[in-house]
Amino acid sequence: MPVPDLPPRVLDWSILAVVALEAATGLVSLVTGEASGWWVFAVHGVGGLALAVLVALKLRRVHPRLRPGNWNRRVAASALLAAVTLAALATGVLWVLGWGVGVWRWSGLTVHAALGVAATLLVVVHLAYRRHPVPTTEFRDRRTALAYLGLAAAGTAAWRAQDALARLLDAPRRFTGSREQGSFAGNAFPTTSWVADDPDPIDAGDWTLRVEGAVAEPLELGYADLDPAAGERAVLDCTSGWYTVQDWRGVRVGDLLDAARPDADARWVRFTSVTGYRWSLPLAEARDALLATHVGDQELTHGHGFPARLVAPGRRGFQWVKWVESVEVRTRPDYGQWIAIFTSGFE
Ligand SMILES: Nc1nc2c(c(=O)[nH]1)N[C@H]1C(S)=C(S)[C@@H](COP(=O)(O)O)O[C@H]1N2
Ligand SMILES: [Mo]
Repeated sequence: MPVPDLPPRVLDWSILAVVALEAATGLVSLVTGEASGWWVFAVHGVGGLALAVLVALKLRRVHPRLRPGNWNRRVAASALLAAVTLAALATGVLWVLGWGVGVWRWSGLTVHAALGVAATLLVVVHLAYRRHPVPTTEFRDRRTALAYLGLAAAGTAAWRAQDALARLLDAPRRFTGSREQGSFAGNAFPTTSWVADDPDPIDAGDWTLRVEGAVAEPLELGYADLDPAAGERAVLDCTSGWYTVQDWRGVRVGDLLDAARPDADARWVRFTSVTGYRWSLPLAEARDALLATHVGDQELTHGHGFPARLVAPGRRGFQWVKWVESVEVRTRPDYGQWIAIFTSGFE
C-alpha cells in the first residue's frame, strides 16, 4: 500500500504522536485484563506497525547524515534512538509471531516493554535538542489527511496480516499477548515474583490472617479456621507474557467481610503480603474475589503464595498478591501500592 510522503515537520510530529500513543497504550495494557479491553492491544499493534512506516520514511530522509565523517555526538544519539525504536518494533512483532527474544530472566515481552520505555525516553531527549515548531498549516493540508488515512489503513492491514501469520505459525496467544502455560495442572505453572519479593516458606501453624481496618469486628484467623469451600475458575495472566487457567479454591473475601462488618464509608480492600507487597480492589469487586489456599486439587505451593493468595478475576497477575497476611478495609485508595510492588522485599 503506497503511503504518500509527508512534509518533514509533519513526519517528525507524527512520529512523536505515535510514540506517545504507543507509550500510553503500552502502559494501560499492563493493567488491562478484561476481554472488553482488547482494543488497547489492537491500537498498540496498529500504532506500532504505522510507526514502522513513519520510521522508514524518516530514515529515508536522514540517512545521508549517517555517512562516516559526519558522525558527532548528536548523530550518534539519533542513531541510537533509531536502533532502539526499531528493536522495540521488531521485538513486538516477533513476540506476536511466537519468537520471544528473552534476555536473562526477562521474557521477550518484557524485553519489548523495556525497549519501548527506552525509546520513549530517548524521543523525549531527542526532542529537547531538536525542537521544531508545530506545523499547524501543513497539518491542515488535505494531502496530510490523506497520508494519515493511508497510514492507518496500512497499519491495520499489516496488523491483520501479522495476526493471520501468527495463526499459520501456530503461535496462539490471549488478547493480552500472553501464551498459555500449565492450565489445569495444579501447581505446575510458572512462578513470577517482582524485584526482591522472595520470602522464606511460611509455616501454616505460625501464620495468621488479619481482617482489619474500617470494620466493626476485626478478625484474626489461623490456617485451620479457613474453610476452602469457595471455588472459582479464573485466568492468571502475567504481564511478562504467560497465562494459566485454573480452578482455584479458598475463602470468598465477601464472607470474611461479612464476618468483620465493614463500616458504612468503606470503599476499598487492601491485600498485603508478608513481604509488604500489596494491592487493593474496590469493595464490591473484592467481595467476589477469592483468597485461595488451593489450586486444582492441590494445596498451593510456597512459590504460588501458600498459605493464601489473592485470586482477582479480570485483573492482571501482578495484582494477585501472594502470601497474604492482611485484608484491610479502607475508606481511601492506596496510591503507594504502585511503589510498594517495586520495593517490597528489600530490607
Ligand atoms: N507478594 C507477592 N505477590 C505477587 C508477586 C510478588 O512478587 N509478590 N508477583 C505477582 C505477579 S507479577 C504475578 S504474575 C503473580 C504470579 O503468581 P505465581 O507466581 O503463582 O504464578 O503473582 C503476583 N503476586
Ligand atoms: Mo506478573
